[in-house]
Amino acid sequence: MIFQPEVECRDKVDLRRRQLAHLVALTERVYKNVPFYRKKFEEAGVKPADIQSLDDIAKLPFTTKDELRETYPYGLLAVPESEVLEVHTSSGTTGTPVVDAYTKKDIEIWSDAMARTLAMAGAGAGDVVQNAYGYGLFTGGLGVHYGARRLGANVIPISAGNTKRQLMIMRDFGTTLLTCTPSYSLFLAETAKEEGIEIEKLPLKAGCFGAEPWSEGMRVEIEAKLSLSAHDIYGLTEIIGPGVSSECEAKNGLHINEDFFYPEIIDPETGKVLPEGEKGELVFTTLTKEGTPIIRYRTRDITYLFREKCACGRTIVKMHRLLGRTDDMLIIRGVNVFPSQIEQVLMRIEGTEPHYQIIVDRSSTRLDEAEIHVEVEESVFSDTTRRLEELRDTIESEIRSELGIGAKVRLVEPKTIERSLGKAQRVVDKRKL
Ligand code: DLL
Repeated sequence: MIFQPEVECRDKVDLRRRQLAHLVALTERVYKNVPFYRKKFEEAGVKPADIQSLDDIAKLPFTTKDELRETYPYGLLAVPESEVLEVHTSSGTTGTPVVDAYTKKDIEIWSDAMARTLAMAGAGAGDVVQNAYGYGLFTGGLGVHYGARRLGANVIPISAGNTKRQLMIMRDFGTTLLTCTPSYSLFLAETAKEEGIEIEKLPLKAGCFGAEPWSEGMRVEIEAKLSLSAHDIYGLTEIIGPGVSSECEAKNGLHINEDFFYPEIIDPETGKVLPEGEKGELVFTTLTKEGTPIIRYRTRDITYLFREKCACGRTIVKMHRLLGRTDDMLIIRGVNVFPSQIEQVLMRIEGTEPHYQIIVDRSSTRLDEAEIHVEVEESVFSDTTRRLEELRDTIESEIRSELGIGAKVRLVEPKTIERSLGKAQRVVDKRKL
């Protein structure tokens, strides 16, 4: 099913003409309304009038996550605050999160983009969408919600967690489309088995899974265990949330809503734009965004772009499912975590050494489990068991409150974590995706 064929199947010349008109308007808008961008443009020696073709986008400066944090909360706002209808922030960041502010038009666009996403998985009016992405500042919950509404589907805003209740609702309301992280879908399947619910006999027909990395192997498993068609969906708070790109029934790459989000692939070392088909860092410009528009945002996600005649009839460009990241960001149960955040917590707690390792695994229950090994000072290690337990509890609770993840902490003797000659190996990721 194609939600907006007039847009999703547009010819390339027409598309590029429209993208250019949006890009010109966008550069003028940010130059006029956002001092942060005016300064960046001036430093780069570029003016909105220099944008004569789409390729001229390479003249514009990149935007990085650190810059977004520095401008918290409203430094990138391009409209009066009174026009903001909703804000969301990125998950799992300490202190200063990244803010996405939406105007009425931005919410409309998000609804369209998400309706396209759900339609790609075959959803439409009459479907029952069980939305198990978290509602709140995280974009997953409300993003899917708006899309389902736009489609005219029945959306069950159950949010994340409470697995037994999820299964009860799924059975009693005849859920046809499930939206959650891929790892959670497998957890649901396993809990169903334990509860004696034959999930494969329920009316579920498709699922939209994203917000964390997963693989073809996991797709095969999810499709078999839940008896549904599993679609990869991608997005990020900085750009809009989910709705940036998603898989149609061909499941061969994710169609990017490039009428709203202009993609580029760059060499992460040199910043040079790479041709279609070459692997590199994904960069987005929010062509139509009003609230917090972004110019050439470096996502740190690695993939490549390709255009092909897709069996579904869409002509919009595709990206390969994500191949990795250029940084060390981990996603643990849907929460973005940087090892440096854990380090900051440890540095504050007396008795710990700055030597630690984060071991991430996917347990038999299919959920991510993080264990952090922390070296403690000699004097602490020879202390009473009680003192060690207290220290462990303090670290666990600080990590929970700062990062929003529950991690088990194991205190280890000084000098037991392997030292490295180069980059310290802070993360051991044992998850087989
Ligand atoms: O995760 C938005 C989202 C919600 C996407 C629901 C899909 C479904 P953030 O919390 O800002 O936003 O995290 C964005 O998550 O840069 C990727 O590294 C990663 N990510 C998102 N989708 C996928 C995916 C939401 N399908 C960051 N595959 C991104 C792999 C993904 N990684």
